[in-house]
Amino acid sequence: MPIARPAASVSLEGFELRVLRIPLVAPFTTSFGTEEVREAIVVRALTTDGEGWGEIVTAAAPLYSSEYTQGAWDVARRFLVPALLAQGTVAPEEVSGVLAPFVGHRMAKAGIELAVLDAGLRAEGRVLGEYLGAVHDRVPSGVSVGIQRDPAALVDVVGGYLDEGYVRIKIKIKPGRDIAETAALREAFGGIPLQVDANSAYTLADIDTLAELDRFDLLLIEQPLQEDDIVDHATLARALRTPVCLDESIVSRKAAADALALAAASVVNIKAGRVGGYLEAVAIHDLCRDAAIPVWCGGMLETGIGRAANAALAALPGFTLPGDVSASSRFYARDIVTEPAVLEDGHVRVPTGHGIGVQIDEIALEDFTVARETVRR
Ligand code: SMG
Ligand code: MG
Repeated sequence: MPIARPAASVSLEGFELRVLRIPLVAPFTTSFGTEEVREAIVVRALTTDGEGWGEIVTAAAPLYSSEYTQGAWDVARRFLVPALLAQGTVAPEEVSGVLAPFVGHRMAKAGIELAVLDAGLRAEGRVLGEYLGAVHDRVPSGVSVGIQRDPAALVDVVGGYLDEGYVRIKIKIKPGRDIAETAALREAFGGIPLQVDANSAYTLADIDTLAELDRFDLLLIEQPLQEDDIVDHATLARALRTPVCLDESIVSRKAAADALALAAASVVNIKAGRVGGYLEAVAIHDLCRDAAIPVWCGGMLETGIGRAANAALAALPGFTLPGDVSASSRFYARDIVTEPAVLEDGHVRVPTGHGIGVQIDEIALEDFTVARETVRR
């Protein structure tokens, strides 16, 4: 369902941008590299009716996608923020249109849109989940597990997450670190809900290896091929029994529609940052729901800001698979919100406070800030 009731317009006075560097509790290794510190940009919208918070989910290097922190910082301060400030008053639903002339930079746009949306909803005393169309008050929590030293180490780490109560395990894979890892988990934990994420590490030449995964009854394989390999993903999907899920490839509702039309995916990972905002994410949810394609909420190692908004998004009715909506402690010993998301019976609560529903821990925010700039009208 499209947004039922628009949010209040806000009168913008400025935006504060900060680069944060937050240490991870353990290194996180994917097919494209290892992160030990999360670098993110926090956006504070300053309006005549109060503040709003958003998060730009870029990483330090353009490895997951072409966006990266310094690029997002530059486009935000030089183009996106000035374009919005030039409007003066703007409704959250108008932000994407104002920013549309600037090509790409969806993560930067998403973080700014969220800050405006949070400000508008807080000013009206409304809750993000209700605004987006959430139908649950808590969401099942899956965990994304990085590549470990060897399969035995992976079994140890996954065992710990299962003990904590996570209801679905996703492991990162890459060529040579796939079949033995998956086999070890099936052997140790039987039929747990399990899926794999390749982050584009394979090509169609690997089709035989990928077909070997069929025997493990996985929920899905996520983004085996490159971002723009839509036709190749369709070819692969026809050859595999394991459902193919797209992440990196789904950058917009148009990309989602094209992928579905070509039968390149039978499941879709929705990340607000990757698609340019929570409103675009809802549109993709709606389109997939109409097409009877299950979706789930992806994660970008968000701080408590993005984590709260993701829980709200994941509570929409089409999110029928557990998402990468884990507790804050999965990644962080210290978060930048006063009540970080916790795991309760394998679920994370959808915040009920106004706006994104969490309060910023200004001391933690300050401690993790490595750069800041305020752009005013
Ligand atoms: O936030 O739980 C999370 C991370 C989930 O694996 C995750 N994200 O491709 O889905 C993905 C990755 C992207 C980030 S990798 C640094
Ligand atoms: Mg992924």
